[in-house]
Amino acid sequence: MAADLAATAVAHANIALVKYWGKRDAELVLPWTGSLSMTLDVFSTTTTVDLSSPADEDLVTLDDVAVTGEPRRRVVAFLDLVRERAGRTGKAVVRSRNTVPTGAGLASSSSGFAALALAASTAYGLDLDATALSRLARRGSGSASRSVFGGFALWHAGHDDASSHAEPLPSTGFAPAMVIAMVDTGHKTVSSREAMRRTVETSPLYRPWVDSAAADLEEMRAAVSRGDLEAVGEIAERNALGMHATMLAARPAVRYLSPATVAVLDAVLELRRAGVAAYATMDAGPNVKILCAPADAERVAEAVAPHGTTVVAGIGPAARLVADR
Ligand code: 2P0
Repeated sequence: MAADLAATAVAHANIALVKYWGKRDAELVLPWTGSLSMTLDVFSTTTTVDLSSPADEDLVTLDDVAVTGEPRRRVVAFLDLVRERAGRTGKAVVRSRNTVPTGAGLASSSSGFAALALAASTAYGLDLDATALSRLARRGSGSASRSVFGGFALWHAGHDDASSHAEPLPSTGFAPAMVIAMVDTGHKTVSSREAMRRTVETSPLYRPWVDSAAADLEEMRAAVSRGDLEAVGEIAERNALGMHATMLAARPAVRYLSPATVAVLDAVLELRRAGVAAYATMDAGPNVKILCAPADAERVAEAVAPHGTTVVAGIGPAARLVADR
């Protein structure tokens, strides 16, 4: 198939309700555990991969600023993988725009590498189905394997490149809200990649967390399929707190949670005492995502507003190609 000269893709960030934390194969990005996420209708990345002006090296921009250093190295390594599969050598101009704060634990790499996987594979002429696209996105960033899909997605840990990919859960109409409490959108000081490596290698709590994750995943899958918000929320909250416990026990410790995070967690507990079904989850940063019924989202947002800026999200769509910018 002849390749297009350029392709543009949009992908949305996803938030894991059962987390991915730790690789057993860093090169292939194979995780120790399966994970399950909700794709959001906010926080997207739009990426164009343009092959029309051949250059000596790949040019990568994010929000019109040249990307350099390790982030650029990761994009170029990903493009090399796509080129190798496509049997192509031409360099690319990659232009990305984020509506998600980058590197703040708000899942920017999930939307970023899902959009890049779709745009790059299309521009270089690979015709991938959704499973193959999820496997490819995984090589860029593990969580991106899930942003290929909308709604709820389950990433099977698998045991090799072929078996480690996400799949969408059947839609049941279950559509909770997620209130995102942004207490700090600064760039994290320890990358999630480094934090997970340190946790796997040094945390005495890591193995017990892995052992408990399989049950969390199965219980979560069942709770999502029956639309049980309370169960989904309880499993998500305990799984996230457990993940943070593993990194707090790493040597040296990784602590993403800040005083403002804890203040939001207190507000969530207070809401539950008042009868509101609200449950918290946190990723590799201090920001908190609160799962609740859409009808309660405004009340939840008001309750946590003293601690940060809030965004109310719902269920979002799969990654897709759009007309070139
Ligand atoms: C997740 N996180 O499941 C977990 C929970 C953060 C906490 O996936 O090294 O950027 O690129 O595979 O996907 C963040 O890590 O890591 C992440 P890499 P990624 O969403």
